[in-house]
Formats: sequence, structure tokens, C-alpha cells
Amino acid sequence: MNVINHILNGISFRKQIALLIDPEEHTVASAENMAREATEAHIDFVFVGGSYVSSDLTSIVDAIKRITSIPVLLFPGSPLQVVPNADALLFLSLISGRNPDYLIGNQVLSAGLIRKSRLEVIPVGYMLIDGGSVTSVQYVSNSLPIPADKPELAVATALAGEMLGLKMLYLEAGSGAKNPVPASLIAAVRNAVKLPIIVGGGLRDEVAVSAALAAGADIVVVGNAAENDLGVIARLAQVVHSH
Ligand code: 1GP
Repeated sequence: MNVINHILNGISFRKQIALLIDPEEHTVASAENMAREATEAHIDFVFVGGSYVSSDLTSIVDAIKRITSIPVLLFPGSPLQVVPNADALLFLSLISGRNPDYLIGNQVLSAGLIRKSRLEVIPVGYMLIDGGSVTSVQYVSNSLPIPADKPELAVATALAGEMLGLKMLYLEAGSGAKNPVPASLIAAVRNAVKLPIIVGGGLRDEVAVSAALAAGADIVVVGNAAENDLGVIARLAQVVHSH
């Protein structure tokens, strides 16, 4: 499977939704349940990863892949989250921050391992936007988010990411963020760059998901809301696909 082509084809046809499975929140059995729900709801992608993971990621990815043929993309918070059995790796560079470890250091540490794994690598400009509360990603990455009311800074960052040759942008408010990325900031970035835009963090309901899509998100990511209520997966998938 060529995942980047699958993504590009998918977003040219309709808006897409990714379900984030944080291995820290799951056993093999509960990950299988999530994968079953995702399949029934026609979720487009499963992302696996988190800011802090102490569980066995390989068995979680295996469990998901046993149940579903939805592409599984690693969304790693650290080089320790690179496992070979996923379909692709979001190779994130935290371009909103100024912590060299998350801009290039961890990428250097994991590059050899990734090459040996033969994972498909998708270079992504990861942009943390202030979501009104300190999230795990902000704490762990030790980086400042872009202020939510400074779309011009988000635009400049996105342009730089595009000029550096990154293939997608991920506008992230942080898992469980109080506020999702504002629609005005998404729209400003959408107007400035051609890259596919992923938006996640604090998207809990139909209204928030619709606002992100209307502003220009190509893919929305839902994590926490689905952990709390499995029924959310189907409801939000329907909203996304009928947008
Ligand atoms: C976090 O964007 C994802 O990286 C999802 O966030 O858990 O708040 O949905 P939530």
C-alpha cells in the first residue's frame, strides 16, 4: 500500500477522518474494540501514538491490523514509538517549536531504524497551537505553542514547512485540549499553502469537527472523545463524510 497516494486520492474525493489510538489508554482487547468500531464507521485512517507511551506498541498495532484493513499510521511522540508493523510513519518535525530535539534530533536518532523497518515515511510539519491549557505534547516537547490569536505566525510557519518540502501539515491543539484549533487560524493556513492539512486536538463533537472542515481541514483527528464514548466514532465519521 502506498499510503501517501491513498491520502492524496482520499482527500481529493472527500474529507477524511483519523481515529487516534493512544496505546497508553489501551489493552490489546480494547484496541481491537476500537478497530472494530472504526471499521464499521468507515474511518479512513488509524493513528497510533502518544506523548508518553510505556506499553508494547507492536502488539497494539498487531491487534488493530488483525481486525481492520484501515491504514495504520504511526504518530510517534518519541523514537521509542517506531515499530515496523504499521503501514506508514508520520515523520513529524515540530516546526512550531524551537526545541532542536523535536525539530531534528529525534529524527536523526530514529532514521536508521526507520530505514531498516521499510516503513513508508510521510514527512509532516507538526504545528502546536495554543489550545487554552497545557497539554502533554506541550509539556513533553518543552516547546511553546503558537498563540491561537496569531494566525500570521501560523501562516509563516506553514509556508516555511511547505518550502522545506514537507508533505503535510498537522495543526495540533494537543490531545484533550480545552479549545480546538480556531477556524480562523485553519482558514488562514489553508489560504496560504497547498499542502494537505490535518487538524486535531480537542475535537469532541459535530460542531467542532464541522468548523474545522469548513475552515479547510482535509483530515480531522479524533482521540479522547472516542475513548470516552465509542459511539462518537460513527457519528463524527458521518459528519466528516457528508461534508
Ligand atoms: C492529539 O490530535 C490528536 O494528538 C487528538 O486529540 O485526543 O483531543 O481528540 P484529542
